[in-house]
Amino acid sequence: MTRKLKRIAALVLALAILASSFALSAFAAGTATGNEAMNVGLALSADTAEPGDEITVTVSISNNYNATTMRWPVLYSTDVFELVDGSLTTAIDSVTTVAGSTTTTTNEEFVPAAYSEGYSAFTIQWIANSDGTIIGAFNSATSVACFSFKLKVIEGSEGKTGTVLIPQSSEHFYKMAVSDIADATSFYTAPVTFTVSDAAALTVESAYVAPELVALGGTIIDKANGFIYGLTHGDFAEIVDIVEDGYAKVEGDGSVVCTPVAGQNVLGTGARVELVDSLGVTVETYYIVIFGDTDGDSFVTTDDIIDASRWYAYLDSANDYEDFSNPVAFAMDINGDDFVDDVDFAIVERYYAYLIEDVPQTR
Ligand SMILES: [Ca+2]
Ligand SMILES: [Ca+2]
Repeated sequence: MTRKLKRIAALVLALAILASSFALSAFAAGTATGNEAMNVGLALSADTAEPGDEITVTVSISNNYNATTMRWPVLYSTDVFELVDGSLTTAIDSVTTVAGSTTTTTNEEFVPAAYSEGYSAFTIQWIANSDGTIIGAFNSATSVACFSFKLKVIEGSEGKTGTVLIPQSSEHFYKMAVSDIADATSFYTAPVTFTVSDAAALTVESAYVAPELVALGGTIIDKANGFIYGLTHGDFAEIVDIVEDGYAKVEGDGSVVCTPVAGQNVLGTGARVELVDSLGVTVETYYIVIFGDTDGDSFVTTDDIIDASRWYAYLDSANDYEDFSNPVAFAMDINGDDFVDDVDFAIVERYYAYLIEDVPQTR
């Protein structure tokens, strides 16, 4: 709304109030009980949210007199919230004595001076109507959720706390009443004691970012085959967690869970690495490959080639060394020619005999 339009809206509102006051002053014959009281409750639909989320603010009311006008500025932090235009809904008709007596007006220019920094106001106003016989006053000993509207959590507000409140006192509270709902001459200005609920707070959390496992140094994360290799093997360093030990990192909202093969304490061939998101869901699963290690202890020894050698000699074997989806077979094809054979066994034997410095851990 332009400034000029806002001023016109404010003027129209002022004239409406003036006209109402004038009409009432002509019949100001009601009598205050002296103990008029109104409780105004404020609730948010969530206490945490992410940027872009919309939350609902609900204003609940109870009172002990026949209220014919009510008005409160509802303040909200402008560094966290913005008003969702057109989101005000009202349920007050259902509890007034005359159906269809609701009028709501909104105005954002009612921020009390004490809150001028960092707050904007959404003003809710209700004025009773009459069916010609009965004034549709609001009078409810039990709290009624009369109004609700939506606030949107703005982008860039991560880590901030947004506040929504109704000031404990305001010159904008509006408190006309009627002594007798059937007597239009019994209006009076009620000396209402207002009690408003405490400010409601909402913490803005960062939006969920799907986790990704990112390789560090010489690590290779083979997403196509689900293997992680290029690591140091047990002769040089024992790995218990690929993130804590510096071989990979997690970007986004997640972490890794590393599980050695049964009977081992370190990550050798066949150890499982699960990428788990912040909701506890496993989003990716990998298996460690240490070339030359088949038993999963991460050391490369001649023990590792016994099983593969028996398979190669058509003797029994615990593994199918032609199935390269099996990390043990993949680890034993050390030269990467898609065969597990004596060429690969010879590499391990040469390493074990100190003829080569290491078994290559890349392909
Ligand atoms: Ca081994
Ligand atoms: Ca090979």
